[in-house]
Amino acid sequence: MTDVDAIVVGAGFSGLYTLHRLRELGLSAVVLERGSGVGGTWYWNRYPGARCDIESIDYCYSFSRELLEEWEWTERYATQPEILRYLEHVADRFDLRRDIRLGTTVTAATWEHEHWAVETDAGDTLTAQHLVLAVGNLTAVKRPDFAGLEEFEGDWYHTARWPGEGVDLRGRRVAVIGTGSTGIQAIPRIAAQAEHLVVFQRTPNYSMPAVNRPLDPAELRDAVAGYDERRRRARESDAGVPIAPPERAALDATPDERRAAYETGWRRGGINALSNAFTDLFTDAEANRTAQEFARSRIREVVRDPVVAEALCPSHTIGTKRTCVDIGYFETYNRENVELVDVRRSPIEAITARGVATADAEHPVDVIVFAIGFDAMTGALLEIDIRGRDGLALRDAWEAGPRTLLGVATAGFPNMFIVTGPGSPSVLSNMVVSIEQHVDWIADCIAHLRERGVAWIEAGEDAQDAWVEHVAALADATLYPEATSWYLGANIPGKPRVFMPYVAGCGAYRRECDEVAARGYEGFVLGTREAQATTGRRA
Ligand code: FAD
Ligand code: N01
Repeated sequence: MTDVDAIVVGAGFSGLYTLHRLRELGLSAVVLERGSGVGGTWYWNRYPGARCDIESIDYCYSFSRELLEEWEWTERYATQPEILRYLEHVADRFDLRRDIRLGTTVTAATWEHEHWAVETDAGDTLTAQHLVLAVGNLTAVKRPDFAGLEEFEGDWYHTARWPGEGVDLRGRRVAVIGTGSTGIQAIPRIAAQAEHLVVFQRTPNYSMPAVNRPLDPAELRDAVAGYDERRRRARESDAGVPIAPPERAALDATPDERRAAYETGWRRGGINALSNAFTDLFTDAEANRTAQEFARSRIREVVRDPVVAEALCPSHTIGTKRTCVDIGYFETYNRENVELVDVRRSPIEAITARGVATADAEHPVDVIVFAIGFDAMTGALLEIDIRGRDGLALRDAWEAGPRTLLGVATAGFPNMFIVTGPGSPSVLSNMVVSIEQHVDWIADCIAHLRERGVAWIEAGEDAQDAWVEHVAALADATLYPEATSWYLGANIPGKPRVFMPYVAGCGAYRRECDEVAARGYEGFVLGTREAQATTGRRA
């Protein structure tokens, strides 16, 4: 007899929906969450300018018609406080809080003969038949490891641990290190407040204009009225958004036609502004270069100082690192109080008592903002000491990189499910669409087991090997692995270089998952208490 049927780790979009679905199945479940509030990403990332890069109307749950109808998004791209309010509302509306333990970090989880024993930092141990890891892909922060940081006499912050009460930057000299999605959102807002801002850029990034605007209530009502069809298109799309896929190759178009297509995308704005223009942008380097050149030409048009403009021009394949979305990012470099330091030319050597020292100069500042990202996709999973069958440690099983079947399970760890794990398309998509699909698949799987009296399910080794190969082959047929991105673990020294996401899109992935379930969880091993393990087969 276990304490509960299921333990869920994490109370973001994934954990909240998992709890709701498990309760609908009649299971008892508890959610353990490190933060002192629900919301996950939107609880932790409170830096100035934080907002979603998928349109609010799509970056939300679809499981409840009433929820859709009662929640009114106010902007095309909602701010962090608004998304956090939404998730708090979800927790209240579905009465989730009574099963959520906040301020509780899971430190270890051990499979003990047909159940999981989960340890927390409070010294408690809880047992459950199922363990659902809803710990998020962008949760484990990359810690600043710059020499001399402890000598710094000013204040420093990681963007993903920004104080809830905010930071008053008026009259202060500020350094921002990092120009990924986070830095690109924060920099315009920090520049507007600080006396002086120095941006330390190692790799320039492509950024699409958000073209943000208030949402007209009538537009929102129309979108909600046609939501079933809107979401169906999103689910079947590659990126989890309801936009029509491109039909033509860039290299089949004339230069004028290409320019017109890119201009149209740019005016529409958003993360897919350029990447959705043509079919061959992710597979043909020459086609990709046409989109790159367009993006660089916009930077040169906006940034007045040509030396600064060149330093801001990226050269990697566009779209193969998460494309950024901004509100006035490049314009910020026309401000008198903003300076760009190219860290490639002049590396950061140390943090000093007074500021940031590069190979060329010391930049005196009062505040340092680290927008340096995350140990993505595997970081939060491997922070927990997870032990599966026969004491197998997840850290050992994944020493050469993560291995999963469908991104939801891993061999040697029975009844352990990962929401949006490595090997799934999640991080390349509108994550809420991916999260709902994963959670639904996991809940249906648990229902299947219980209906048949099956005690445990586990990814089969052979099927897992085949999935890992399949995911790698899909990626190798594209330009994705070329970029030194966090998709590949390239941002964390010593992390295995394995391309982790499934690149064939949400629609294709959903079909693969559904087929596995329809064939009685083909490739998984299912076991009952008395009988031997059986391989998943046609139901
Ligand atoms: P999270 O929201 O990360 O929640 C995981 C939770 O698990 C966290 O609260 C964490 O504290 C908890 N946790 C982890 N480990 C433990 C442990 N050991 N013990 C207890 N608790 C633990 N995606 C999009 O599709 N569109 C966007 O516009 C978008 N914007 C983003 C903006 C930012 C700034 C960031 C960082 C990410 C963004 N993402 C976006 C990705 C975003 O992470 C997902 O969309 C989504 O919020 C993930 O939800 P989740 O519940 O899976 O994970
Ligand atoms: O992190 P990142 P992020 N010295 O890893 C630099 C999502 N998100 O927090 O590229 C100097 O992308 C690093 O430089 P380089 C989204 O999925 C979405 O910005 O390694 N610089 C890079 O410039 C996103 O992809 C939104 O050379 C150092 C930056 O820090 C993901 O979260 C908003 C350095 C890190 O960029 C992560 O984004 C925010 C060092 N030692 C986040 N170490 C939306 O818009 C790192 N850098 C919705």
